[in-house]
Amino acid sequence: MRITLAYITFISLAGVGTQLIQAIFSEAVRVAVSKWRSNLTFEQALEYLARPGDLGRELQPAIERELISRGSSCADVQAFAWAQPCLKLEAIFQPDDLPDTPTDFCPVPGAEGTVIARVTAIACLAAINSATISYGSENGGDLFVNLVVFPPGRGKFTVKSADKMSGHTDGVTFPLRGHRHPVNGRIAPSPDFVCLSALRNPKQVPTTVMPLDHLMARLSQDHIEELQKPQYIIGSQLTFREGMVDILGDELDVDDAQLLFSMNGSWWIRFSHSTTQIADIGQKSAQEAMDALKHACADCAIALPLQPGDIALINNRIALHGRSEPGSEYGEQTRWLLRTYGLDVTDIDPSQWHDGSTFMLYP
Ligand SMILES: O=C(O)CCC(=O)C(=O)O
Ligand SMILES: [Fe+2]
Repeated sequence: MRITLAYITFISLAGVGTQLIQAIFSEAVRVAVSKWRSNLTFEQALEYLARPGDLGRELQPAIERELISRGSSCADVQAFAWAQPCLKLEAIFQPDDLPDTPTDFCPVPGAEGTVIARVTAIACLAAINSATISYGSENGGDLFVNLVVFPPGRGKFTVKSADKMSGHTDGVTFPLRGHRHPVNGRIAPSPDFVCLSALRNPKQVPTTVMPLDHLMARLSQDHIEELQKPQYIIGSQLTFREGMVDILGDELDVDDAQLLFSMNGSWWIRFSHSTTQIADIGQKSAQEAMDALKHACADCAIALPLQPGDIALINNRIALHGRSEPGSEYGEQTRWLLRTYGLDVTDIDPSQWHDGSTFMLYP
């Protein structure tokens, strides 16, 4: 039976269509990646991760075939992914042969489970027409990083790694896709998708997702107008600070930031609880609108406890995300996610890539 988009849209009101297309997408990607993997040695598979663009282009037609044989297509899944705050792709890969959980962002250990997790993430993003990308200013530009608890002794990083995270978009100080930085045109846009691959999560610590349409429903017309005014200051997120000083000479802050954007009939957001303030402390209406947004986040957070082998594709335009508190235990068999980013790079200017890289964006 062909599952048309109209059908999915109709029954997704009940959640059934949503689950069905996620299950079909998961199975199509799992089968395509397993077939691809079975023709390669471990070393060959690992080597592909240095060329995510090539890998995506190789896997996309295979995923398309698997989707078509299940009555769907990459175009269907792409349209679906852009309408959803988050896709939860359950048991999309098998996290075999993992070492103990690392205790830093980098490097991702080269084991079968991490290779297949990374290839699967690249495959999912390629299927929805997103390139898998990094920023040179975050964690040395590594395409995948470990999201894990850090041991004592790493200051703010240790504290943050064990703590809950309130709603935010990733790469919050970068322009939205389609916009350019007013002074430095090399600065690339923030990601369209945040891709989390779960390797371990023994305490079922949830990632949280706050769909923008749920947030909007809790905001007044006045709040919505205030959030569209360039009256906020956004500071750099912790993981980018050092790299930005190295590359740009200073942290990238946005002094006249708008948080909410009307984009061709839909809304996009950028926000971070921990790094956003009002520009003028006298501006009560700006503060009230931001407070209302924060309250809405607290009301709208959907818990998404990822299991080993699950991938979450969080839409970084139409959702905020965060997580509950992982706690201070680290290493051994503790929580371990891998993170990468997806972006439609069709309109990225050549200068917005780091010289010589096919996946690392500036800064
Ligand atoms: O740990 C998680 O589930 C999400 C972490 C996150 O959003 C981040 O590191 O930016
Ligand atoms: Fe995040």
